[in-house]
Amino acid sequence: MQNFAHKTIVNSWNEWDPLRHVIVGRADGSCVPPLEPAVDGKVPVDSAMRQFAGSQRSEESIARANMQLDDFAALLTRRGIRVDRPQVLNFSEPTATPDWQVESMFGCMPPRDVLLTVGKEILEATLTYRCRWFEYLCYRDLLQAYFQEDPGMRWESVPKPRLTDASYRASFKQEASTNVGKLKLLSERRYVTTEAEPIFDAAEVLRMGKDLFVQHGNTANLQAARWLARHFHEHRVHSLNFFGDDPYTMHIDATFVPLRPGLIINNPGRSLPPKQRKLFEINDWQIVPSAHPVHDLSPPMCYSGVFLSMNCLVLDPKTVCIEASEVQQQEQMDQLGFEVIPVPFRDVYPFGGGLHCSTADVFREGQLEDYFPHQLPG
Ligand code: ABU
Repeated sequence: MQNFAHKTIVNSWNEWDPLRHVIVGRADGSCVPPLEPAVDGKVPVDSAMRQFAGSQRSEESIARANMQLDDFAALLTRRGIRVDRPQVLNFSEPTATPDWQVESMFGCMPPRDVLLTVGKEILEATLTYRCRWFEYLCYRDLLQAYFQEDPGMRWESVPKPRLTDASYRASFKQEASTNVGKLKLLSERRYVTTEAEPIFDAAEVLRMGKDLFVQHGNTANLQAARWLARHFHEHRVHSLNFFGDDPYTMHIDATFVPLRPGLIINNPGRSLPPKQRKLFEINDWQIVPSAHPVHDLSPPMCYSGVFLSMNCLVLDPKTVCIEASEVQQQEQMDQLGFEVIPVPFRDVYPFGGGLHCSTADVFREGQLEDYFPHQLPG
């Protein structure tokens, strides 16, 4: 469904301005992540995923996920949004750098983890799993084309990380072997990733105009926030932590989701602490606990939490895509004044996420704005 009919413009400053051009992932050839240190931050010790680590996902599950991804892409196209799709590689081959080797790659779902669009720039993130080290290659043809078509586009890449054992906490697996242990580690801000080098998944960054918010957690370290602050030196980069009863926290886009200027929904199992709320409060932002998911469990072979229910794609400040079975989340959005577009998507969840994860912005109307004119000292 590649459509280069319209001339490309790269421009997206936040998560809510009217969306006009987006990348939607594909499930083809996706593999269950091999057993490597980073997965201990997310994949439970008793998860069935561990038995299939490094194997390609079943053809049947890939076909079902692709059907929902294609339908979602078609829905966006019908609404006048240009949709591009990544290039599928042979993800089943072992992959290596001089520092390590793993049994397989991962896939090209979800693009949101790989590409961070800030204004006219698309930045390739490092990612934190070894099996995802080469995933940027799936987007290179698209980025090359955007670069050629839009003379104002900035195409950047964070220094490729080494991802040696020094990048992961050696004691994490053992300390995190129970939920109590995991919650203790989270409360002490001790994550599976160390501070050896800047590493992050792009889905850990929220774009809110002049302010960028980066979760400090299992898939983004403080070095990454520092790197981003120096790189986007005209922005203000804030590091956030989230605490609660969810032992398997991961990305900020299933944690803290801005819907329009002044309004955020927050996963109640991963709350923003009072001290970090202050910036939002003094700028009159409302932080509302997100609705409870309909499902008690994630689908089989899925490592994301049930709060993928809140992982929505905002099409404009009045319209939002929500997973079709998540009627409670839909109702909350309706009460918050949104037109809700239900999108069947649970078959995609095992491939790495929901409606926001499965996309990466290329163009949203709008420009750089300051939504946080009042800043805290320091
Ligand atoms: N982007 C996927 C997030 C999944 C999770 O945080 O549970």
